[in-house]
Amino acid sequence: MRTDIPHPVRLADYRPPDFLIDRVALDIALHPSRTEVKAVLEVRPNPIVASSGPLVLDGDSLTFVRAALDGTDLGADEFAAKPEAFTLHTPPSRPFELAIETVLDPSSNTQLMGLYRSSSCYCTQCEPEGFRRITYFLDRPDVLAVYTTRIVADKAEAPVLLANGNLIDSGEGGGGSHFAVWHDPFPKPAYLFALVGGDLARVADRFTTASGREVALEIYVEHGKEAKCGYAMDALKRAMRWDEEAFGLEYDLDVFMIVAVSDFNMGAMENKGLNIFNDKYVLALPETATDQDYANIEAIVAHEYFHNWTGNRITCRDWFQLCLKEGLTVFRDQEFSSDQRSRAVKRISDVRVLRSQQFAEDAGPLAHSVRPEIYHEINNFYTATVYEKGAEVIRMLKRLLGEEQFRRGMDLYIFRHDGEAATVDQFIACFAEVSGTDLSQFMLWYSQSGTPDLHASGTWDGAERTYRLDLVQSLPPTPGQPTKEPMVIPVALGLVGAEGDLSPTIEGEPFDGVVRLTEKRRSFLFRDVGERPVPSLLRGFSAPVKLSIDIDEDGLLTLLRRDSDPFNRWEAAQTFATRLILRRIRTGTAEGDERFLTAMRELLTDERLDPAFAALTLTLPTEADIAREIGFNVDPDAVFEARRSLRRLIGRTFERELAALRDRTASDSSYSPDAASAGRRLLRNVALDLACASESPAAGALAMGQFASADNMTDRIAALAALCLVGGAAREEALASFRARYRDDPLVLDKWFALQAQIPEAGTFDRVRRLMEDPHFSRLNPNRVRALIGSFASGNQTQFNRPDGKGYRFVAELAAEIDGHNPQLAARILGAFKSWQALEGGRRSLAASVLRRLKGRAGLSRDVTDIVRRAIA
Ligand code: B3K
Ligand code: ZN
Repeated sequence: MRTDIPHPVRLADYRPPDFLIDRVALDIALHPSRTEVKAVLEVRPNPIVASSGPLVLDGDSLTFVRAALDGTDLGADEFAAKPEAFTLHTPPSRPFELAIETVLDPSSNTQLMGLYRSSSCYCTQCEPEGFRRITYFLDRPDVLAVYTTRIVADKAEAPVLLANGNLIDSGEGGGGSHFAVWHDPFPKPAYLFALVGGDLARVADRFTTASGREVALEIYVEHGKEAKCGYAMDALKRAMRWDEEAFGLEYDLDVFMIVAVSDFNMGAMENKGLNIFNDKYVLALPETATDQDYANIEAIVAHEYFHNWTGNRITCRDWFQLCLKEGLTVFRDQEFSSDQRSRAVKRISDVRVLRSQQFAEDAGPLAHSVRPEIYHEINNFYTATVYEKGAEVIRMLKRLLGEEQFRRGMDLYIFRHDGEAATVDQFIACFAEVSGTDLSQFMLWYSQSGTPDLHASGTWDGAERTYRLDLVQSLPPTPGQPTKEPMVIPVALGLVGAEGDLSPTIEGEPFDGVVRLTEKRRSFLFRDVGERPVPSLLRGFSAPVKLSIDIDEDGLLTLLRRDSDPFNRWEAAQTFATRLILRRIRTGTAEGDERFLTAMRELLTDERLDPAFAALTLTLPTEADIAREIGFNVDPDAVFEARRSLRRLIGRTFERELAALRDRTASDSSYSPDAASAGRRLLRNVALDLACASESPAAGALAMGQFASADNMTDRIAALAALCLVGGAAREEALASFRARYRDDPLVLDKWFALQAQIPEAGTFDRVRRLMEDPHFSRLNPNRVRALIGSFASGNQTQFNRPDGKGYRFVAELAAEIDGHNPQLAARILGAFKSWQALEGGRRSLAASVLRRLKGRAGLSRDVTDIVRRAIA
């Protein structure tokens, strides 16, 4: 366990490696507690670096056995081998071969980093610094090598042996053993290495690439789960085709493999040719997976596949460039899902995630830029900022350059940097070059943290038929960045009149829909505006900023009814609801509700609306959304109560409409996960939720009825969620029956844990502690911990933030305990403290004292220490 506070790593200190490793031959004999690793490295001094120093290879908790240089065993004075480093004191100044043997114990690896066991399967996770837990290496992404991996194992224990690349040999060994040799011809950094050994079932399919290459597709799962792989396989094939069509990118090996394991620290990992997945993002059947699960599987399978080019063929020079692969690949998977489903609905869903996670991060003590410049623990930078805001930055780039230039820039980037470890600067340079645009100001999106505020105001001059739009941007200080420069903000907009979009001109030309704000403030003058317009700003959420504009309720209704941009129609409803809830909190009055109810009535009864869109528009902003709007001195109980009372009003006012809506969206065909069917289910379940919000006994019975009769998980879990809010005996009965029904399916029980952890009642604290004693709960399994503890800490505003501080103490204690076996998981859970400074004084001081006490504990990992120190800095 690393308990020290190491020196920070800084982007400014980047130096190319002194040595390169061109080829790696691994010979790994799998054993539950004593796995032997023989590595033969072809090393040479890096010709671009003048260095005559020692060769220092990274290690982490390794047990050294022996080492040889060019075939001769090294003498004790020629090297030093410690668990965390191997040093060759005087390496040759010519290419040489270094052979090192180590042993490790996969069974005791509870960090799930390096080589570990999940159920009875051997698997690996190397990004970002796990390979050094397998063998000594230059474990940095700019050292690219060609790997040949020989795996030996007991045939009965591990009949399936997989590694990166193509299988080039296999056969029987002595004493019941067997072996497989894999060769990956594409040079890659160590973080993309993977190995799997186990008794797994294989689901096979094929794909023919656009240029006619035959690729074997294989998904490996525990025996008995084969039937649950169909959707992931289908998503994989669609993703492969899409990348050919959208970006001209084809797959490059003979085989593409996915392995599903049940112990995994995150969603999935893009290892070359051998993706390893959290089984939550592979396994699905209508009986066990929700529509959201299906959508997640589609997105994550695609995301990992897309990494084959954006991440693997072109990787990152150093970890500061993480967004180069992650932001870009999230952007690519978002585009894929948009093309497969409804673009508008996907955009709304993505922005909801962006705001709830990234905006919150940007507003608190853990704020950092998309390309950070300093870190103490890189694992803590796999964040919403790097991923989601990183994707927004790419989306803005595309908007600023246009479709064609964007594609040309991508093509140049792939052509120029294929096989290399690149930087964000090199990536952006490709776009600047093809478009002839100066993108130096755009780079501020990578270097400045925080969410810009965009203030807009407009003036219509009826006599002149002009509309002047004044935009002002400002970026608040964030940790380490007291002052900021103005950014380039693409503001997509339209002017909406009583009958819909107007057609203004600007500078004598028809307006093309986007203005660019590059200075702190600027006015734009639109002409030919014959009626007083309502401005529809940031259409499609064209920039990750916080917009403030004074539009009255009539204006919001105009946007909701008439805007041609679906995102802003949704946004108008959200803004309206947020205002009412804020008003209820501040003044206790329900003023303005009548108009809002008119809008709700229209949404409930308009049969022409896309059901998924209607569902999202009928969904009130979350408690966290409202807290973010308040910004400071937040009382989570007040937020909850105000939101609940508005929901209750909607439920009571529209009892009939909600019933009619449920009838209209009822399905008489069997379950299909396609977007249209999912949209109808979503709308129907939103109607159920609102009906239950009325708190009428009839609604509870409705939920109970749906719970009992549902023929798919989406409807069943929606009913159970509604019952969780209804409470009482019905809730406990339904929870018990759900547990009994799914007692053998841990992924489904995770939903059961998560729902209970989110019940907004004081009793939840004891309930969560009770559930930790459930035989199906395990502190060792990240999915279980995230379902129960993560949902409580990050998904239950009122109970995590209990006014007595018990929620904070509980989560901090547990994180400290989990830190003992899985620091990454512990650090993730502590992310729940990212907004503590925004709370009202009582909670704020309780959270601060809990964090201070945690900081003072001895023996914390680097991961947790880093989060806690930044959280209270
Ligand atoms: N690249 C991995 C994330 C690895 C996280 C390590 N803490 C999955 C992904 O983004 O595709
Ligand atoms: Zn990724």
